[in-house]
Amino acid sequence: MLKKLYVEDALKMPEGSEVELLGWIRNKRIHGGLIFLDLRDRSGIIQVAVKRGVVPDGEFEQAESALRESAVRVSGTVRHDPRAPNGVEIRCRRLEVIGPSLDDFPIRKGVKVKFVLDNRHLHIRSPRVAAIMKIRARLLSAARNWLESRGFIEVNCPSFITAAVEGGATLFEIDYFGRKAYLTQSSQFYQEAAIYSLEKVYSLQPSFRAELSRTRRHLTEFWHLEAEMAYAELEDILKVIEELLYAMVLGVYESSQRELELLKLKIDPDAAKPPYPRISYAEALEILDRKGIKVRWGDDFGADEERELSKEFEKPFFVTYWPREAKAFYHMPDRENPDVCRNADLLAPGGFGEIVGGGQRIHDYDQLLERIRENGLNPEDYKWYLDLRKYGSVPHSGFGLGVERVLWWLLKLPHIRDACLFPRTPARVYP
Ligand code: NSS
Repeated sequence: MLKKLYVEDALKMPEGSEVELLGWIRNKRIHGGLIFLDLRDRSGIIQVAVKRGVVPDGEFEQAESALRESAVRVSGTVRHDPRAPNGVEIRCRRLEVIGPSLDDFPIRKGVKVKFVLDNRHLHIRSPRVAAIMKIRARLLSAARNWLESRGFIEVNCPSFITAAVEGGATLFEIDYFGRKAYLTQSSQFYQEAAIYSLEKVYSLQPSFRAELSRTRRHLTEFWHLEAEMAYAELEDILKVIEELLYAMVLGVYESSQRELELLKLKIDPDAAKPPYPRISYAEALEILDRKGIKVRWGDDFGADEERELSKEFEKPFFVTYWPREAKAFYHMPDRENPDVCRNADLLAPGGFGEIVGGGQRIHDYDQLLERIRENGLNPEDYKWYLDLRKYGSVPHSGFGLGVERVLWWLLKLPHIRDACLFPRTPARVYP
């Protein structure tokens, strides 16, 4: 049964080659004694011609009655034929239905979006979804390669936690054997602990946000690529973010031309080449003001503000130095102007908005304690996090990148859920 050959290999083989392919019937056209099957596997689609009299009668009948998405084993000969969709056709000699479809395959042209999402477990067979998932895998592998090559060590952090990183409003509460616990919003605090052992760390795992926002860019569970560096200030981490993102875009560009073509997309790695523009929060407010959008000093940006701002740029760009009241308590206030923090969001151009958030962390014990109190939080809940400032604390910085946000932007997807195998949104935990 072991599969030796993929469709993409067969498409490249010389006329007359003998092949055996394992795959699924994507479509079928019957012309009397001749059946054309579109055989799909993970690598592509190839036309298979099944002719009565050439294949044994019983097998021809099986092909005739096989429903869409039946799994088949086909053997035959490669023919180069300009009439075939990819210029190549398999003349079938033997055909075996390995796993018949028991019903008509429910996904077909014209079905409603909700139906497609309810049947995501079947829809992911589509070449378009397969292309997106391959690109996703290559994007992550490019990220890992880059981080490893720069000396970052991968760590794995817990998903059950006891205190908020990014504010209480988006915490998923769970009953942990009678105690209150939450699902993690970010591995940042664990990474901050890990740098005192490993100095440069990263993790790639899900984060959870109980965000009831039904937007095209919010998930309740998303994959978070986070990194943290000891002995690093704001400017150092901004350089890491821009170099990493460029490596990810380049990785996709270099590995995925076929998939990009299938998605009818061109990406230009130069448009993600560092350095990225840096504007301060104050400058962002001025730009928005000129566009007639008033933001009160201290407010975080919503989707509308980010969209309008990011229409002004051709490249990803940083918005730096946010007011301390706009973001979480751990951000390091600036020495010269303590009203703002040494942090930054990276926004993608063209209306997409935030894809990375990060900056320098407070490493002084008293300052952190003060900020925890200022935010109305209980220092007891942050005891171990405060502890990190008690023993050899050093300046450090880090960031979190939303994997689906980056894919959404890079592939210009209609909705962030298109970047996930099985998306989780307020309206969807099934399938
Ligand atoms: O809330 S963040 O802006 N920042 C943090 O969680 C930091 N603690 C990360 C760190 O410094 N280690 O989230 C970071 C990124 C953000 O820029 C988005 O790209 C993504 O995580 N993100 C999301 N993606 C999809 N859906 C939702 N709801 C979401 N929330 C954040």
